[in-house]
Amino acid sequence: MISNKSKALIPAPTGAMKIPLFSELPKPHEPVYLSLIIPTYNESKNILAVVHVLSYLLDEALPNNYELIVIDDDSPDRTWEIAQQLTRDYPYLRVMRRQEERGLSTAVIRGWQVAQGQILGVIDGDLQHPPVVLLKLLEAIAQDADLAVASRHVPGGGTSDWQIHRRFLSRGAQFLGLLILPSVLSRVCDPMSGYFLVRRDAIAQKLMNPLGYKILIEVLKRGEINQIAEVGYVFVERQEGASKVTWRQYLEYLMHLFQLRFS
Ligand SMILES: Nc1nc2c(ncn2[C@@H]2O[C@H](COP(=O)(O)OP(=O)(O)OP(=O)(O)O)[C@@H](O)[C@H]2O)c(=O)[nH]1
Ligand SMILES: [Mg+2]
Repeated sequence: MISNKSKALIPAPTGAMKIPLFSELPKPHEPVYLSLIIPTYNESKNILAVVHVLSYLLDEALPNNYELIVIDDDSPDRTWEIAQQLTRDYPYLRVMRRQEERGLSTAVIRGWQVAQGQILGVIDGDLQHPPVVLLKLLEAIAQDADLAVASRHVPGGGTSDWQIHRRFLSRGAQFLGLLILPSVLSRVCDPMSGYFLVRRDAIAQKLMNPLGYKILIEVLKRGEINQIAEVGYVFVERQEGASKVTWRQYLEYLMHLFQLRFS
């Protein structure tokens, strides 16, 4: 059903970062199979394409049974406003504009807190995560994985044109993580991935407290994850907009590792 009115923005949750069980969702809610979070910051040039491609794929794979939730941190380029306007044409799209909190990982948790899906997921809003890989992640979940991770470090995976220093930093960060938090980081080949699906009941009611970018390590440490599947994907170059990665993200990653190590 296509309406000519945009949906209201979703109010941002506050307080403890706990994801409710499916049965605890406020009534009336419309249960769906998949809730996919798209965290955004200044992605005005990408948001239409991301929403369009994902809707196209999911209308086919999970008709009427999914939602896309954009969590935007009050982007100066007004990504949240563009996304809100898109809700007229994309009925399964919902949008949150956060004005108090900041940060990629907390955006994902806040999105999962308002999500109505049994399966929760995350994908970048800049098209660097090929949307079609989502179908393979869904397949892995259907085959009983608790967590399905899109991975650059399994067959079929890779990075397109990363410069040597970026490869070095990414692998170095992974190596450091293995030293500080081996029981978590060794569970997957690509713990740095920001593209994955997880069963709600594996992470519901756990108190989350992520820092920085690497939400997957928070899920692996705090969740009850038994079966894990990894699906290869190639991390493609950004076509539009700019990266938000700075040295701050590396520092936050280090702090996050220690926080999890001593929690
Ligand atoms: N809500 C929210 N989203 C963010 C924040 N920082 C980054 N994002 C989004 O998270 C996704 C990943 O961020 P990027 O800056 O592209 O990071 P990356 O893909 O790891 O690195 P690049 O290859 O350099 O682009 C994008 O959709 C960003 O718009 C943030 O603080 N809040
Ligand atoms: Mg990116």
